[in-house]
Amino acid sequence: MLAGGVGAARLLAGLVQVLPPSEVTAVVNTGDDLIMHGLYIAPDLDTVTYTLAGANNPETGWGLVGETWQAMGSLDRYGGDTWFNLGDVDLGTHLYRTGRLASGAGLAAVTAEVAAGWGLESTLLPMTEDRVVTKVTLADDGGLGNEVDFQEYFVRLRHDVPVSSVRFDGAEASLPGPGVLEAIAGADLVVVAPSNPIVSIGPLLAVPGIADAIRARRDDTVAVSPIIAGAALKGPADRLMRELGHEVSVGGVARMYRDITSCLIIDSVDTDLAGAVEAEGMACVITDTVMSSPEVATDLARTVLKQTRE
Ligand code: FO1
Repeated sequence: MLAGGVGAARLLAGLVQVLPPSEVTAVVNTGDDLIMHGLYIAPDLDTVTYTLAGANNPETGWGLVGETWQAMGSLDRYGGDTWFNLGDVDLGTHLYRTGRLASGAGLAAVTAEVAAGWGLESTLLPMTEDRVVTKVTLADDGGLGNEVDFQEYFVRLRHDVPVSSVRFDGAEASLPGPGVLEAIAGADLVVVAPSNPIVSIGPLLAVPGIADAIRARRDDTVAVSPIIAGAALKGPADRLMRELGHEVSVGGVARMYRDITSCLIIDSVDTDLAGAVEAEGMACVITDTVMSSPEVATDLARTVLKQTRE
C-alpha cells in the first residue's frame, strides 16, 4: 500500500484483519517529516505504526491514545514552540529515531526497529531515506511567494489558507528507499490508500523510479478515492485539489490517477459518477468507503483485495 497518514492507516488496520499481517507492506510518505526541538519526527510513519499497533488516538487519528503532555508543559514554561503537539510517550519514539539516525542508521532500519518495538509483523518502508520536504506556497500573500513547510501549513495554519503551489524539495535527487521498488514489483496487489493525492501520494510519485514502478503494475493497482461526494473526510485534500486546478470529485481523482491505476474504488454516495471514472479508462468499484468503524475498514479491505487478478 502507498500510504499517507490517517486514511491509509485505517485501511491498513482493515487489511491486516483479512490478510496475515506479514503479507502487508506499506510504502509511506516522508514529505511531512520535520525537525522540531532538534528531533526528527515522521508523522505518517508513526501514524501507520501506532494504528497497526492498535495504540493510536482514535479521535485525532495521529499520536497515541491516553497520552500525557508533561514535556509540552515544560516547553510552555520556557516559551518554546508548542503549536506541534508532542505527547510524552510519542516523544520517546522521536528520541529513539533521532538518536539512531545520528549514529548513522538509515530511516528504513530505524522504522523497522520502531515497528518491531510495537510487535508489528507488517513491513513499513519509508518512500526514501533522503530528505524530501513538502513545501506549500500560500496564495494570499500579495505575491510575496510565501512558502512554508508542510506542518506549518497543516497544523500551525490549520490548512485554512489558500495555496498556490506545492513542491517536494529534494525529491528529484532522492532514491527510492530500501525495498520499495522490490515491494511494488513483487506485490500481488498495489493499493493507493485513500490519502491526500497532492501531499501524501504526490511525494511518493515524485521520488524518481517509484511512479514508473507503479505504472508498470497499473493492471494490478487499485486506488481508494479520498474524495467522497466532492469532499475529503478529513484534512485539506479537497481544498488543495481545487486550489491546484483539479476537479474535486471521483472523476477528478480518476484523472489524477489514470496512469497509475486500473481501478478506482468510490463510495456508494458517488454511484452516479461511476461513468466519469470509467471514462478515464479504469474500472470503477462502488462500496462503502467511509471507515467509520473497524468493521467497515475490514469490509473495504476485502473489497480492495477482491480486485487482485488471479
Ligand atoms: N496534527 C495536528 O493537527 N496537530 C498537531 O498538533 C499534530 C501533532 C502531531 C505530532 C506527531 C505526529 O506524528 C502527528 C501530529 N499531527 C498533528 C498530525 C500530522 O500533522 C498529520 O498526521 C500528517 O502530517 C498528515 O497526514
